[in-house]
Amino acid sequence: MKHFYSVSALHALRLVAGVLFLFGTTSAAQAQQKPNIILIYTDDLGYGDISCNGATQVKTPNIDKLAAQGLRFTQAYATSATCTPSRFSMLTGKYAWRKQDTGIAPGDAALIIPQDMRTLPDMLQSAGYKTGVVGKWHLGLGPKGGPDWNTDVKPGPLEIGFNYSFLMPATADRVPCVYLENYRIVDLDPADPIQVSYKDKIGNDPTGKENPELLKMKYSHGHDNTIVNGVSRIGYMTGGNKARWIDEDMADVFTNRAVKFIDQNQKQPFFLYFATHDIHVPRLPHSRFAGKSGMGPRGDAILQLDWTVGEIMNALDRLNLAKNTILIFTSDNGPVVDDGYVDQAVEKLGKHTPSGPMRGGKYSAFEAGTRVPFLVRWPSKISPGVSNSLFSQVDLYASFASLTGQKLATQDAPDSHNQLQTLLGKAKIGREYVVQQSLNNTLSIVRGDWKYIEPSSGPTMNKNTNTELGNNPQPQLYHLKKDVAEKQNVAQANPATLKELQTLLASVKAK
Ligand code: NG6
Ligand code: CA
Repeated sequence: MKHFYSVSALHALRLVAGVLFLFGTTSAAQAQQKPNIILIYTDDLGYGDISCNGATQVKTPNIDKLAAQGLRFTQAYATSATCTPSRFSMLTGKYAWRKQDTGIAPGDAALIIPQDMRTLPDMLQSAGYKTGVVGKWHLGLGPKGGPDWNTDVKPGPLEIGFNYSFLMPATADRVPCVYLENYRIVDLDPADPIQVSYKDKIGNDPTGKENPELLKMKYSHGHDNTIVNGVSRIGYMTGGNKARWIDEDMADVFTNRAVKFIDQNQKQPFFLYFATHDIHVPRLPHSRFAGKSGMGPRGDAILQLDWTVGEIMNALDRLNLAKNTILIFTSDNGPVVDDGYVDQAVEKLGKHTPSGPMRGGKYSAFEAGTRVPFLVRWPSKISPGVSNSLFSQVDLYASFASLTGQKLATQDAPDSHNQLQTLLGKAKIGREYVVQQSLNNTLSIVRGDWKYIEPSSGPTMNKNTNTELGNNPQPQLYHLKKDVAEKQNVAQANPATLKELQTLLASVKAK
């Protein structure tokens, strides 16, 4: 019996067992493979700007497809009604209003996120993810005093948790108008160094103020400094001529980089923070989209953004990654129509309502300032549908920590709540409350059906953009369920609810 099996048969058995073992572990590894996470963070896109949220004049078929395959939130918030603080809060899990100098950053601001603060990409790195950021940064770069653009521009994203970055340093309406890949400006000729100033004019480049005849798109307010690519910007720059971007190519440049990052990291879990420039000003979409919406450049930029989303979904399909990738689509703040350039956005708006049924817009304490589009797709775990649960972008950090099994230290992400079950559509209730911040730092709090806006002596209107800011010296209380447009301040009639929300907001502030 002992010699029943020949040596070669034993060998074959071992081989079969080995192959089985290998297959066994591969499929187990696949099952355990953490999902990729892609966060498409758009700029100034309003709740009502996409057709899955009710837009009819402009059509967004790719974004609608994403919504149809995933979960579409009706009450998800950015933390702030402007860009820098929303991004700060989302990446750090800490409300920006707790920290000085987190308002709209000039293009030469130093890195705003402290290097010793743990961030969302830090946490995902610890969980084994490759992390990348492509697109708009607007969180400052370099040491105190701002960066020297002609050497290594750091600290920046690579010091706060990203493995790779390809950036527009601030916004497209702010200098320097160049791309930055990791530490270096792309295509910078050392013989033509860049200088940037937000105080006095430097160099001899023409400005919008002095040479308006050179502009291909005029400014309506602000934005009258250095002219780059026929558009005057905020701030002055000189040099770096070969490195300057062409606005019309920007969506292509960013989308290609984002797809390249996905391609290069397809074999391991990755996190891609893809922050589009669209649909912020100046709106200069590629000729493929220019004139196509019938609504002027703002509508055309929405079409371009929709194309971008389609490209990301196509890349995931091509690489067979769609199933195990969490794809989120949202916006940093609410919509604005005229944000400083004469681009026919107001004239061609027609019946389109960028804010949906909400009041206000970008900069505002009213709902449209922060209640933004929010879509999430994860085919292997999320059932398609609509979620009316309360959700805030500040919760992505703790939710993804829970998803990836990462423990947070007490000082990490202090305002981020684990809302993974809400994000996945498994919990119906959502966050107990959310806090929002307006341009002038007026805070609001939403809990259940109610919203409280604290008293503020700030202006009632942003006259330039024609936006109601929601500031009022009196406390404001709205029943959002019955009055999403915040028309009836019912503070006086509901003193008990008012008091509760005031107390709750005070306790959040005191944390
Ligand atoms: C404002 C700019 C506006 C936009 C905004 C920041 C003027 C008059 N207005 O100060 O055009 O750049 O800042 O937008 O300069 S955000 O989406 O990045 O927060
Ligand atoms: Ca913005």
